[in-house]
Amino acid sequence: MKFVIATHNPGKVVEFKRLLEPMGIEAVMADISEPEETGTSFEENAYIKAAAACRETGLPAVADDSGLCVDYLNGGPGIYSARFAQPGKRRLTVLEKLQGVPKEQRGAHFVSAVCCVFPNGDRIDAVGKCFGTIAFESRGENGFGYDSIFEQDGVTFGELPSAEKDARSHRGHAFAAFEEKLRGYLATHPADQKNTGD
Ligand code: ITT
Repeated sequence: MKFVIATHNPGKVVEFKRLLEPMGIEAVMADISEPEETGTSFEENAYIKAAAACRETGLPAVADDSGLCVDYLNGGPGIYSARFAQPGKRRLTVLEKLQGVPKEQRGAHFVSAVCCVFPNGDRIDAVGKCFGTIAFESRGENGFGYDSIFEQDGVTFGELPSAEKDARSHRGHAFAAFEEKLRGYLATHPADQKNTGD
């Protein structure tokens, strides 16, 4: 099975491949456009990205819309996580907004809404979340995005080896739920298993 990875975020590409390939999926990249994320939820935006990539490539396409929801910021930046500050300034902006806020008020969670769209219009949706706190400073070089400021049990995601992040992360949980739904879908649509994109 060949699926196109509908993301332009290099950090996500690495994780998509890591999570999809053990499912027996050949996760390929393609020269796809970047549709405007006009949805009002993670789920809507994931569908917009997957549907566009499927339309453009003729292959099943998997997208994820994800973000960091900070309790102290009333759930923000949420679906605006990639857009609420200049590239390179996003982690710092979150840390600045939480300056002086004590640990017990620094609760946060990540959300990943995964959407897979098939050429026949069928879709599979799955959501994953993980809960933690915003660290007082950035720590760790692993992962991407907000990983180095998101802490669980005293360790940031930026300090975790990739397998450990996948076991705990919103995306790991979303892809686990996706895998289960995909198995059910393929059991009732065996023709789709033969899809090699040729
Ligand atoms: P695509 O839409 O092309 O997939 P994007 O980066 O614009 O790429 P989103 O719109 O879903 O993706 O925005 C997600 C934001 O949340 C982005 O700033 C990410 O860096 C951040 N984010 C998502 N998952 C994350 C993770 O596992 N660790 C750290 N930050 C994450």
